[in-house]
Amino acid sequence: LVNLRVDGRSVQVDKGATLLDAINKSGSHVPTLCYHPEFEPRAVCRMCLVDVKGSQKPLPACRTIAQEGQDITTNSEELKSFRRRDLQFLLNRHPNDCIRCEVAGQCKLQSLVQEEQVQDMWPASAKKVRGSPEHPEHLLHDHTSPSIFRDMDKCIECGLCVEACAAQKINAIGFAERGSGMMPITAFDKPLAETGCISCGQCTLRCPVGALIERPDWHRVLEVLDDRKRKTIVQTAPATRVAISEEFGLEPGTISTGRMINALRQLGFDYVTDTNFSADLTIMEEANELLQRVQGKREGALPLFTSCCPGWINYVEIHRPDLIPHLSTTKSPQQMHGAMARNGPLAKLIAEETEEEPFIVSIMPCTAKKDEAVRPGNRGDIDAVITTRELAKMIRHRNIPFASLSNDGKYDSPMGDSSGAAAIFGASGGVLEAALRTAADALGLDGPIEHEGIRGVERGVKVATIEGLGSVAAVSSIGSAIDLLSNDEWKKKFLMIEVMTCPGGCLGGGGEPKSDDKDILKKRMKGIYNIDSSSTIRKSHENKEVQQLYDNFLGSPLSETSERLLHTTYAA
Ligand code: HC1
Ligand code: SF4
Repeated sequence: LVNLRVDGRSVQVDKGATLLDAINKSGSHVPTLCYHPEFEPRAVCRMCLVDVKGSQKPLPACRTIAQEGQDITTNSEELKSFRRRDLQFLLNRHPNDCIRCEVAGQCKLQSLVQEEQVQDMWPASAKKVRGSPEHPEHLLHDHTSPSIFRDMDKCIECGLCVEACAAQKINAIGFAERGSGMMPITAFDKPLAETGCISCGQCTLRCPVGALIERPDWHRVLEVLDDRKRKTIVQTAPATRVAISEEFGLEPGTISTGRMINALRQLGFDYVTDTNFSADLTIMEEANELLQRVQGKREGALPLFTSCCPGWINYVEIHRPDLIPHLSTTKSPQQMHGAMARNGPLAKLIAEETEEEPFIVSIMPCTAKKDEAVRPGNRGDIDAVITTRELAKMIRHRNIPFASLSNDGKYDSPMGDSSGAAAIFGASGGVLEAALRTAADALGLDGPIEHEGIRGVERGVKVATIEGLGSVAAVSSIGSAIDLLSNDEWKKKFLMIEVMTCPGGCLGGGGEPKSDDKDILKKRMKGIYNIDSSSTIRKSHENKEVQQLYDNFLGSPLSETSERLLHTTYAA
């Protein structure tokens, strides 16, 4: 252990800890802008400069290793004036439209300006001056991606987006030396839609300001709700019901399913239904598809890749089209839900009341789901995709006291029932575990219900071997998939591979609440697995509503109707 003093208080930290760790532990506080615990600190924003007795100049707390006997001051008048000056410098190049900004109230720059009491206003039309003589509008304000908006006027050049994209091994954004310094640019300075970007949104999760955000769709949804002309259906993804709690000050990992349903009803949705229902449906189709591929009764290669993660689908189509034959043709739960809401029993119910098509909204932890909704094969089923963060904005906008709502809301029927297997779709390894539960029953194998070996939020590849079935792998993060697929070993080793683009799976999705807590994914995961372990039904094929849907409408998995509505194709 290392002993030091912070603002006159003694504190002990582990060897190798930084001054920032020591400061946080001591109860003192220094602001940070360019720091995130997931990445190596670059110390470019200078917000965390502190005085260390005996040092000639202030040192960045985020990347200075704590030494025995150090005496740290975090808040001298001189340090405060440094911070104010640097903040003013950032503001002078930042548009002053904070009131209208999508991240107003959640912007780190904005809260630092308040915290450090920066008094001076800044020019109304401050514009980023790019190094090149031309800085075309489409590069400064890039709205080409169906999922991600990029506003370089707001960029403070902290580099966290570059780190986030590099951690994904996509590198659609990198650093360029421009004029006064380094700034993040897209590959070859192209619009985002023309780069290798897979819409995962990990950059939006890390951006401390409003330079990278999900395409905002919540205003449009509120308009339709207020209009009240069309019936509205909303579906909620597995990972949203836990993470939404964080937006309203509840303990991370708190299960807020009932609160979220009640909030959606207060927002005015006519039908509150569950993506978890269609997650169970996905398992029915995918498990049968796997079986048919194994028996040689269906086109397509083995191992079978899951297809519910749209960032992964984007990756395959853009970067590795050679893998397309391995992708399951089963639509994602979001899109199955859309197809059933448009064509299934719920659609029939609504058609009895009105001729007008319902407006269908998904609440997703994912930015790439916006992209998935407008894929050619899916176009029209889902009208708007809202991230967990956007849902929180809608709830705040309407002054709904989320944290104090009762947690007893129930989903509507049909399309509201689900199993514990569907709940764990939200965590890396969950889709595979759900499939294994159903496959084991179908093959009469006496396997365990829980598969600890493929659980966990760390980036990497988790493997399980099921006697009588073979080996399967769950890949947490696209970077780990890129590594796994870099040689052909995977072809020999596995029967089925789940890939989730974001670390930890959907619970770590690019549309989830922003957090600096390094254990946040583990806390969300705990909540998700608690939903499963407390469910009465834990296997997808035991979902009664799914069984009824097959009996009354679809016939059977892979029937002609199922193929038409629940399966899709891919193109390079
Ligand atoms: Fe996911 Fe899925 S689990 S992809 O992570 O298969 O987004 O939560 O909705 O579609 O069910 C996301 C989550 C989600 C789909 C399901
Ligand atoms: Fe990179 Fe994902 Fe951001 Fe695209 S959305 S730029 S792939 S981090």
